[in-house]
Amino acid sequence: MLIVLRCCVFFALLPRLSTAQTITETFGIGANGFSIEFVQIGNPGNEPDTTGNPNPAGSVSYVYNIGKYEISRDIIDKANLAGALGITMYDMTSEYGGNGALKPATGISWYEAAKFVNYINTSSGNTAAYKFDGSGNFQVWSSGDAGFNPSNVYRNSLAKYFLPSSAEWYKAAFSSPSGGYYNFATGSDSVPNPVAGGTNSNTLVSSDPDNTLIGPANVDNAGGLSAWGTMAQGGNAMEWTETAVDGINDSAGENKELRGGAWYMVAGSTGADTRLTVSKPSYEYAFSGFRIAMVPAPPRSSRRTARASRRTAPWKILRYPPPAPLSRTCPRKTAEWSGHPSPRQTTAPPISPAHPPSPFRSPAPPPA
Ligand SMILES: [Ca+2]
Ligand SMILES: [Ca+2]
Ligand SMILES: [Ca+2]
Repeated sequence: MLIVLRCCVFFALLPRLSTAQTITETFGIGANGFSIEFVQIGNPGNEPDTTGNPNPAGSVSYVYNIGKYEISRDIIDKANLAGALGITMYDMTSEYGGNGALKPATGISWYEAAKFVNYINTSSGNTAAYKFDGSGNFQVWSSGDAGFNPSNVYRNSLAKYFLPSSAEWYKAAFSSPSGGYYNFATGSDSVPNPVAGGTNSNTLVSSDPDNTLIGPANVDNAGGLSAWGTMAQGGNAMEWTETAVDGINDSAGENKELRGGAWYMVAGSTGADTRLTVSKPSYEYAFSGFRIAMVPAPPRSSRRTARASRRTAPWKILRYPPPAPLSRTCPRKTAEWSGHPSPRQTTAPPISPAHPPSPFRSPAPPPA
């Protein structure tokens, strides 16, 4: 009897032991179909981190989902074909290991990432997240627009998919499901081991001290997972967040935040104290990629109803909770890289001057 009871208790605890709750969504048409796997980020109302960058960071008052992986080149290729998006990617053939289909899409500008998000919204019957005018120029939403949210005039509150905000990205990367924060996006306070690929815990695709890595790994083979189950937020390709560098989304053209490390950076420079603050939304670097985020999944019992009729999809009825206003005390950074120096940064710049030739120095010109 005691054994039976212990078994019951063990199995009753199983769901709680499994923290990574994922959902896969499909997009595109026919041969140009693709899927994106999301991890649910819970613990709503978590405390902010006051040791990272920006400070405070990572507090999110609602449940949401974030892509488990960076968006791959294959996904962009298919979305371009299915939606005539015209998104350009960096040609990696001569320097960075080739244009493999599962390599992270890089050479992506913030505007291109936003257009991709709009495509997966509108092609699935949902509201576009970002406002582009008739000439294709990004604009902020205004009070006359359906879905206008005064606390975030970039993101339409009716959209199902969006770029993760700085807080949403940071929480998924560095927080623990039980509260608290790690220094690195591998569920660890110790510097991850730099690797060229693989999925071992506390590893990340970044440069070793000899700069021997030549390019990013496939998005599903790009290091150990975060405490929430996301991959490569700390390495492989850097990632755009939705949020303006100054923390206040109030101007369409202002600099946007790029986070996480990249394959050629040293592992110590990929943590919670590092972000790139100088990037205009039109810049497309050899290392700039992204992942996307999504409203909470509808309850399992409601999914059949949601599939049957998108007009009554639960996320449209419940409305997506507006993000918490970003703190105006967030310091405005003027240095190219901001944050506390890591042990590696004291002796080596986060961007190696030797290998590869710094993509920072030659951002591609803004699209015409
Ligand atoms: Ca591009
Ligand atoms: Ca990354
Ligand atoms: Ca601003």
